[in-house]
Amino acid sequence: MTEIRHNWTKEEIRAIYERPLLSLMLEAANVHNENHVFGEVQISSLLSIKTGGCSEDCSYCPQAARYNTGLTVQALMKTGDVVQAAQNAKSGGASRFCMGAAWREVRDNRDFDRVLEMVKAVNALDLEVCCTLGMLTEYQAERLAEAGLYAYNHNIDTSKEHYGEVITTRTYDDRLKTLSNVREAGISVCSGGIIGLGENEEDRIGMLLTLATLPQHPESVPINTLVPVAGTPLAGNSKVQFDELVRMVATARIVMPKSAVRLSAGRLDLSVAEQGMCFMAGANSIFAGDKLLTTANPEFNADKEMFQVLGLVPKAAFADAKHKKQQQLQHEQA
Ligand code: SAM
Ligand code: DTB
Ligand code: SF4
Repeated sequence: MTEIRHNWTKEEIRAIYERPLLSLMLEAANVHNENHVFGEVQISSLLSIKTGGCSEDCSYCPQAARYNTGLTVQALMKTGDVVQAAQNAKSGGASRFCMGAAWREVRDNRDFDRVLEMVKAVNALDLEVCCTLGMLTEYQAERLAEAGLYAYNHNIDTSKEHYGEVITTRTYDDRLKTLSNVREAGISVCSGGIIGLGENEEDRIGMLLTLATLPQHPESVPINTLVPVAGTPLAGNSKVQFDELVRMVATARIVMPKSAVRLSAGRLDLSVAEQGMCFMAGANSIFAGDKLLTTANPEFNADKEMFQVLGLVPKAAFADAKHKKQQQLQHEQA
């Protein structure tokens, strides 16, 4: 049985991260095999329910109002249209549906009431419903939980040390507070970050350290590669090499054995072979659909073919929750 640890040190994580790539992959594959069904991949679908015009200065983001990225700003979508998109995602094989809004934080207004309505409606489709709406108070997290929200995505993005180089309009501690509000409300936590923001190896290790030493590991850890968007300050950043991504995925798998590691933004730049190395190294979740929030993602058919070539199978919705419930019942009966 793999031990789940929350007391990792930076030195330990660095020693894992710096291992020769194939030996790192082998260890990650073993940890993956012990804790997950090998080859099973969770498919999430993303929808931008409110696009652009965001007040924050996240230097990677095409949706920040202060950068001229040519994006058309769109107000909050209508519930009916969102439900239709969720239905389409389900027919396409998705088990999780994630709604994203270009907000700094949630405000207690009619827009939030509408999001709660969307959460209820998507939940009724038997999809794991997820939101990423910016910062949340305890009360807002509770309201989302009551509406049936399954998971909340809120990324720490990078290390505590590098964070200020990327975003100045809210702090690392603000992000961690939202994560604890989400956790307290009993919602599944999805939190990870981005590589390619100009960080060094130490920052990547630092980001994994923050996640792996949270009181409870996030159930899902997205590893995004920067999608450079013209007009954003990071548009000219150099490209992340695939081996750096594999290293990041494998280390996340080893230090957070039970979490889903999501191969997130940046897949369009990866070959099937490179993505295959990531699945081998412990990635077991993707965003599918030809659009992420505002940028392109592999086409439906390309992913279908990849699943066939690599022998991957989609994971059913609520598999983890059902497993947890079963274990609880067995425990109560014993
Ligand atoms: N506004 C909310 C927030 O910031 O939490 C939710 C939406 S925001 C777009 C969700 C996440 O997308 C960010 O935290 C970031 O990690 C990721 N992201 C945004 N732009 C990206 C890009 N160009 N490349 C890779 N990931 C990106
Ligand atoms: C996450 O970690 N990656 C997704 C999701 N969570 C919300 C978003 C990626 C966004 C990439 C840039 C865009 O499409 O706007
Ligand atoms: Fe706004 Fe989120 Fe983009 Fe930052 S990442 S600018 S908070 S939409």
